[in-house]
Amino acid sequence: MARVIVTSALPYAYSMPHLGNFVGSVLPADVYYKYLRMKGDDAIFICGSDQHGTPIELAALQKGVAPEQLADEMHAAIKSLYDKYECGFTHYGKTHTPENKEVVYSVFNELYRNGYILETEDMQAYCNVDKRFLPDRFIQGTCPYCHTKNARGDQCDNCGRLLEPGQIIDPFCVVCGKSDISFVKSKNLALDLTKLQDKIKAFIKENSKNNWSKDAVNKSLSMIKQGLKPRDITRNMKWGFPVPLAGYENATLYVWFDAVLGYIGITKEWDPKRWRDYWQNEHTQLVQFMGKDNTIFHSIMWPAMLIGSNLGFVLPYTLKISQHLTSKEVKFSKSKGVGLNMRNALEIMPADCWRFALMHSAPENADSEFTKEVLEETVNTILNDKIGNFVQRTLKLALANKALVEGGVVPSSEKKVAVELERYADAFDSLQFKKAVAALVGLAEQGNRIMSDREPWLLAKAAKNDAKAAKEAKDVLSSLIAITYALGVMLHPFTPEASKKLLAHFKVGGEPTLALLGKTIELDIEKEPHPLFAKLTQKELEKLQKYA
Ligand code: B3M
Ligand code: ZN
Repeated sequence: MARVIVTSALPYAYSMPHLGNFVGSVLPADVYYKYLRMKGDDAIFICGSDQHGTPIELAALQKGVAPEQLADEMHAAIKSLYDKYECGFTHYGKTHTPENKEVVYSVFNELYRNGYILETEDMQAYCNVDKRFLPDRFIQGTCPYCHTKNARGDQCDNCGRLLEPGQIIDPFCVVCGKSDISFVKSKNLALDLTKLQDKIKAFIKENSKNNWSKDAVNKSLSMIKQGLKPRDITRNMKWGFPVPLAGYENATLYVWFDAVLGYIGITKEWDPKRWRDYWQNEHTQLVQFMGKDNTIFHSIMWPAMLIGSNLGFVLPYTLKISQHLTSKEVKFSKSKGVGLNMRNALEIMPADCWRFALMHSAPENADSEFTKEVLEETVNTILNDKIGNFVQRTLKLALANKALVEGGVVPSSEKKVAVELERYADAFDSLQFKKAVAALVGLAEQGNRIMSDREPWLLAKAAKNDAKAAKEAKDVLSSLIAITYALGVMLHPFTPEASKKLLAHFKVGGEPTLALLGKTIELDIEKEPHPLFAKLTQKELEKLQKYA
């Protein structure tokens, strides 16, 4: 039994996550965690809201509320949305907590004591009206590249280029709208990655053997090859944890610094005693999920902080990176608050169907394109016809032929189940979730084949006055029932709701486990089955148009 911490990148407590965010991190992490639980591992699943950062400070300022209030409101809304999608976090916490602050300060202090934090000085934008510094998006103006107006200090939304506030032409302050801006000297603190790069490189070489996404390894090693430079860990802004060092009263710790440590802080918030058993235990496997844009922070910054502070926290065992889910047909836009997000997606179909459809087309190793056609095929053909109908027909047959289904079955002694189960487990153990979906669909296809080749309803009819047919009917029905039960278990990580509904037809209680597949299980033949899924209608599919 392994001890595992599964984490998903912490969503910003800033806007409703869209489906691309969901499939990029929280969903695969949840799917994997559910699998580990079925396997019997001692696993915890940690996630939560990333509450600091300039977008939240600015949005709060514009709404006239305190950033903490806005971040907490968003946190509650996002958390309840993940609940609707059946995400089984051990704890969905947040970064702006006393627990996280303690973790952050202890790591900061050790890094400082060990000589990994140095002072940097540069020119920063300052608003003479508001008497405050203007980090990234607090300043706007004309983009020096494409000359669009209202480019942000950190990035131009039109041409996509990353910018520095000093490059903006005709800059103005977003708070007061005036252009009374000076560039003044300001001190910040940086993590000296140069001193840590050999250790980071050794760590990546060693741990990337554990199923890291190739992309993460290549990107990180090539960055190290170019030579790591010190990276700022403070910002001239108000919202965030104050810098625990005199002389930096104008700054707070950079959002990424306390966000990655948030994984630890959130675990401490979950259980003030047990968090150390997971984080300060050399046998723990830390398996982290994230979108590709977050790679470097997790493969370089975060291990650097952990290694440099030397507090005995585990380093990432696996980094699983998602590519992008793209779409020409619908808009997944997060920053503008428009488009298909996790909330309005539920108006189209239930959470289970989204979970399955997203994992089926997940951008696991390459970007993947979301289309109406693929969605329709996945939900209507695979989920409904292949899986849902098969289960429904089997349960109905059993109900109509009670005498033929007496006694239990041992699912894994059915060869087809054993083979697909092995494929499924191997896929999960190497974090290849689309292969796990394929094994599950493969098993349903074999069930359908038995159904059409052996025509069990005819056998059942013949069984009434033919002993040989009765024996055959019993055998075929047990195979179908074994497959049905196995599907119920294998569906659990992907469609937890349907899995629960299906498994309720068996006389086994509690959470599904892989071990139960090797035990005798019995059908509750009195129970009337109801379809597990519903097909997407044209009307529902048309609703997607709203988000074009
Ligand atoms: N909040 C970025 C993002 O949501 C950031 C991840 C933090 S993980 C510690 O894409
Ligand atoms: Zn101003």
